[in-house]
Amino acid sequence: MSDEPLVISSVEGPIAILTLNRPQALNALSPALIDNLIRHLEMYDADDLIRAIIITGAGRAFAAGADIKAMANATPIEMLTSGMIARWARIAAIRKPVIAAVNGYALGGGCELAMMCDIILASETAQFGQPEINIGIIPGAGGTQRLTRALGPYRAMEMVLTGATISAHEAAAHGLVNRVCPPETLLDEARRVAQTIAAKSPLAVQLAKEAVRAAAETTVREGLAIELRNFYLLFASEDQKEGMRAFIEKRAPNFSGR
Ligand code: CO8
Repeated sequence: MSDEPLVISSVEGPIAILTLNRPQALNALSPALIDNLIRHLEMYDADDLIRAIIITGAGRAFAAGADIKAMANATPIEMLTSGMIARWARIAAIRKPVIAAVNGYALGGGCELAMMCDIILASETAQFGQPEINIGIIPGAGGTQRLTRALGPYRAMEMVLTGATISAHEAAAHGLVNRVCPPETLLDEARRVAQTIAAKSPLAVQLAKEAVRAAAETTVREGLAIELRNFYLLFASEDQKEGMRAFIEKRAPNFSGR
């Protein structure tokens, strides 16, 4: 086994960048890699100095899926008791904004990981797909649901049933990714978006993320209730007072996160 960390983490001011680092296996998401990723995500989620997190991959993949070799002989009970599936829910539960900078293959669990992020930027070399059908299974970390919400039922159904992949440009045209960048500018674009978000009130960002997420995960009625609760709640923050005062005084706001 190599001594290289499975996830390389670096901090640039208010931004944490996490790089999936098993390039020889196209960043296949082994249980150890996922555990490592979750440990970093939860650490930065709890760190007041970090305002946005970027996930990308080393080499020519974002992630080519869950590690098939680690799953090949698993029983359903082992899948359940190992916490393999429960782990993924912890990624989707991160409260800070997470940007996927998809640099190559995002397949199976790799596509599902990207879809658990809040913004997806893709390099021209990225490919998205849910090819589980090719190995006798189906997506298990949200692919059937999140891909369907992103692409609509017919495109998602075709991808899930045929295992076909789509290019970054097709993904962008159909709403799965925010935009496509040349490979050499992908991370800078992710940094730019992260910096923009990092300059806002972190409280407003967190509550906005929760409300937008609710649109995909609850009914409209529940989502509207969450939106309204969060909207009212922000009037209890110093950041709301500062933001509105700064607007009136024609100056930039200085958000404290309180
Ligand atoms: N798992 C394990 N190893 C992998 C994976 C993977 N998903 N993908 C690639 N690798 C390994 C290859 O075995 C190979 O290793 P080695 O050099 O030791 O033979 C190395 O990465 C390089 O891969 P290739 O030689 O295959 O590279 P190519 O450029 O020829 O092909 C592909 C690239 C097309 C991406 C090809 O590697 C491929 O098809 N990979 C598998 C894609 C796939 O099926 N993904 C879905 C996996 S299942 C899944 O994600 C279910 C998620 C459920 C999560 C919830 C439950 C926990």
